[in-house]
Amino acid sequence: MKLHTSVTSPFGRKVKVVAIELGLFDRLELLQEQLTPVQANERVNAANPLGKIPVLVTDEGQAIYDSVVIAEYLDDMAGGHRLFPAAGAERYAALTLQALGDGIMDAAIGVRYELSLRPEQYRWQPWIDGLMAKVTRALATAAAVERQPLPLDIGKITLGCALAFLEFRFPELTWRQDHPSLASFMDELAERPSFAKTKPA
Ligand SMILES: N[C@@H](CCC(=O)N[C@@H](CS)C(=O)NCC(=O)O)C(=O)O
Repeated sequence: MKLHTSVTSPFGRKVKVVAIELGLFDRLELLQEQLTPVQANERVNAANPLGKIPVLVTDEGQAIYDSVVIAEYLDDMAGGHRLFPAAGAERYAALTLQALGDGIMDAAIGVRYELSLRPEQYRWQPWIDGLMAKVTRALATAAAVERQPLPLDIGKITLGCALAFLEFRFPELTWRQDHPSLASFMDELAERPSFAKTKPA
């Protein structure tokens, strides 16, 4: 299987962590991509018309996106319900935590695009503030519940990738001091080989 991804994409990292945790990483051929909303990548566009990574292309040539769907596809390949609880409150808590982590990454990437891609004269501070407020609220919600990395699930993996992305791209944020329990959660996750091996450079 081919995985279109990049070293710094937090969504790509989520999929790589999932593959490692499920013992499927060796089955992936990683295709490193460069792209932004204003820098088209035709190889990615051919696999995903939305022009986003990660995209998984199966050995049969089927393109699977986005990271939410790829993660569940890999989980199914590994026998099912390894990282996705099967049913009930536990399943929807894990899926909702995944959505929360994805939302943090979406908002943070939005800010990054705004600051690095949009010409300065077109930048709009209330837009940036609104996105960062989403991150702040989501972190408070994530911190409201005491979290242990184990047993691992898709929600915890996604939250870990989101926290690590904030640390990587927004080192000035004070979430570690504001939410020490999230900091220890992330530090414990970071020791797992799946996280250590996929650290953004
Ligand atoms: N919902 C998607 C989000 C993926 C995403 O935003 N990827 C970024 C890189 S981290 C991207 O491809 N950006 C290019 C663009 O938005 O055009 C997922 O879960 O995979």
